[in-house]
Formats: sequence, C-alpha cells, structure tokens
Amino acid sequence: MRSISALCLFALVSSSFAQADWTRYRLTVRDAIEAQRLSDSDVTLFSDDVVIGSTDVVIGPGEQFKLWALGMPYQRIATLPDPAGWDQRYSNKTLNYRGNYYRYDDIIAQYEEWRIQNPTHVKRFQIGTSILGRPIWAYSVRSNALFSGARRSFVVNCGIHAREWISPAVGMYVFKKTIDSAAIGFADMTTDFSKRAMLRGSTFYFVPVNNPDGYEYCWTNNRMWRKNRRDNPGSSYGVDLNRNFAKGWGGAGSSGNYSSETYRGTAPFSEPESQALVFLENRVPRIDAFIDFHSYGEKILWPWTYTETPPAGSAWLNASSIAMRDAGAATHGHQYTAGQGSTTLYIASGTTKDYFYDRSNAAAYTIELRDTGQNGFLLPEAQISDTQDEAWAMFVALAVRMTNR
Ligand code: 0X9
Ligand code: ZN
Repeated sequence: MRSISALCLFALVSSSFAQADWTRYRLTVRDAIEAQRLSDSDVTLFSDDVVIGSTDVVIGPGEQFKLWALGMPYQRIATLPDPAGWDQRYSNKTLNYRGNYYRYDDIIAQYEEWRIQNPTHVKRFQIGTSILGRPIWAYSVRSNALFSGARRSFVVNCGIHAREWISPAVGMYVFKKTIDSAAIGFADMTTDFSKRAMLRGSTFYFVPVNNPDGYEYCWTNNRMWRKNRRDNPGSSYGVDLNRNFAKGWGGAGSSGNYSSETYRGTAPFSEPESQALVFLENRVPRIDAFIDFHSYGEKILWPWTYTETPPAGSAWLNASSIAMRDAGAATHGHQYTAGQGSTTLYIASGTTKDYFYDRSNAAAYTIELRDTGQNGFLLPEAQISDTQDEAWAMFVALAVRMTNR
C-alpha cells in the first residue's frame, strides 16, 4: 500500500512539475548525515563537493524526483546549458591554446608540435592506457645543462577530473612557457644565479590529461562528467580518480557507492589512470614538487586532505602557498585562498597530493583554478588566458622555492 501510494505520488508530481531544463539548485545541507546522503547519491554536483551548509547540484529533465528524494531544502539558482553535444557546439573552430578548449587529440597534437620543435629539451613517454584504451602521456622538459648537484623534478598533473576543462588548458600553457624558459636558461624565472643553475638541473614533467576517457565523455555526452569511465557493477560508471590513491584511501570524504561522484573504487589504485601516476613516480628518481590542477574555487591547497592534522613540514608548505598566491594575484588581481586542503576546502581521502607528499615528500599542491562559482566548471573561454597567466606565475613561484627546500 505504501509503495503504491508513493508511486502514485511520484507519477503525479513528476508529470505536473516535470522540468524541461538542466537546472542548478542550491541545497541546504543541515548535518553530516545529510552530507553523506548527498555524497552517496547519484546526483551530479555543481559545487566542487558536498559541504555542510549549502551545496549546489545539477538536476536534469526528468530528474526532479532525485531532488525530492534527498529531503533537503533547496532553491533554484539558474538554468544551465544542456550538458550533451558540446562537440557540436565547438566544432569547426580554428583553435588557439590561449582562447579555446581543445579535444583530447588536439591537446596531444599541440604538445607534439612543441616537442618536435624542441627535440633536445622535450621528451614524451607513455605512462599508461585508460580504461577505454586511450594512451596517457607524460612530457618532460629540461634544459640539458651540465649540472653536478642533486637533480630536482617537478610534476604537473592535469585533467584528472573530466569536466574541469581549464586544467588541461592551463597545462598546455605552462608546458609551452617552461620550454621557452628552458631555452633561455630560466632567466625569466629568477634573477638569482644559483637558483637558475638548480632549475637548469631540474626536469619538469607534465601529464596533459590524466583522465582522457572522462574528458572526451564531457565533449560527446555529458559536460558535467567528473570521474573516469569504469563500468561499475549495476549499470553505473566511473571512479573518482582523486579518491583512488593510497594515502588515507577509504576514509572520510569518499564514497563506497558506485554511482557516487566521489566513488573511491574497489581498492587503492584500482584504476589504470591512477596507476599511470605511480608509473611516472617510479620513473622519476625523486619528486620535489607536485601540482594537481583542478577547478574551481581559486584555492591553493597543501596536505593533508584526509585529516585536519597538519603534516610535518607544514610551515614550508604554507609559506610556499602564500608565495604562489601573491605571485598569481600580481598578474590579474585574483587572489586565491591558500591553506591546508582539509580545513580550507573539505576532508577528502585518497587524493593525489596526499599520496605524493606521503610517498615522495614532494611539495604537493592541489590548485583549484577559476572561478569562484559564477560559472563553475563552465568557465568561459574568454577567461582561459588570464587563468593561464596566474597559474604560470604560481608554478614559477613554486619552482623557484623548490630549489632551496
Ligand atoms: O574534491 C576534489 O578532488 C578536489 N576538488 S574538485 O572540486 N576539483 O573536485 C579537491 C582535492 C583536494 N581536496 C582537499 N584539499 N580537500
Ligand atoms: Zn577536481
């Protein structure tokens, strides 16, 4: 009886209130139980994650029942573009890496062009293969100078989250600027000659897109896709790769539900895309600095993320995050928020930066690029170049500080 009346109620409300649009709603999340319910649900998040207070979600045509099933107060914020068909929307454009988002193949073609133009400074190697068989590449840049000190290395990861398109776009620019800088002995990064010498003895590694399947899925099917494309049991897809790393795996701020946006996978490193970063790590003798570019929120976050306890070495991490923040703000006036990930944003377990800090003692950061929520993941192409400029300034600030850590 109960289920029949629930069904009737559902039929009634879904016909009379069925919405035709993709809509951004703001939920009032009153406590940890509601936060967990939302995290475990298959509702697409517009916010970067669930927080107690308020969290924005995306509700599509015919999905209104999901909003009601959550049982939390909500408020309509805006109509969103249809998440399907972005490949059509952007087709036949002449591409410019300062002003356009690129398909995966076009990103790699651009990296290849730069590699072929700079064969002595740039190398590429395959670090893995995605679930759907796409190669996952890494590119290295070094100046080739004779150097007798300890060689340092800096790893930049892009596109681990599919819909955060500004991340691979920033990666392209930082890569190109690093090649140009290497060609002049890093004279544009610092006036300090001993630091320049150290940079000439350093290698910079770039992963253009860590999650190519998810990235392409955004173009072809769903612009708001976050995870990889793992075929989970029970007709749901995707593992949140930034919950699939070993440090703190399985803890708070991750979910064991297949359909959750923060599904952590069956085990640490269950996914080929996260294994690819381990492959890279094992190939590099030591990793001194690591940045994982995400969006959005304009934040520079240091470990730990899985616990609110600050790590040993947090004073240096914090001072460097402030140096990055100030360098970024000096370009176009956007002052990012710097701080420990768990306390500045939220607790999340099994993330890249905790892993690289734990395993390699790398100065590891998550940088949440633009914006602060006006457009969220749908950052307009007009903001690409300014975001690239501020990210380059942050990267330089960390590279220079890396030389005397
Ligand atoms: O949740 C994440 O994986 C990152 N945010 S995003 O919106 N890009 O998905 C944050 C990762 C680092 N987490 C914390 N510092 N809390
Ligand atoms: Zn992200």
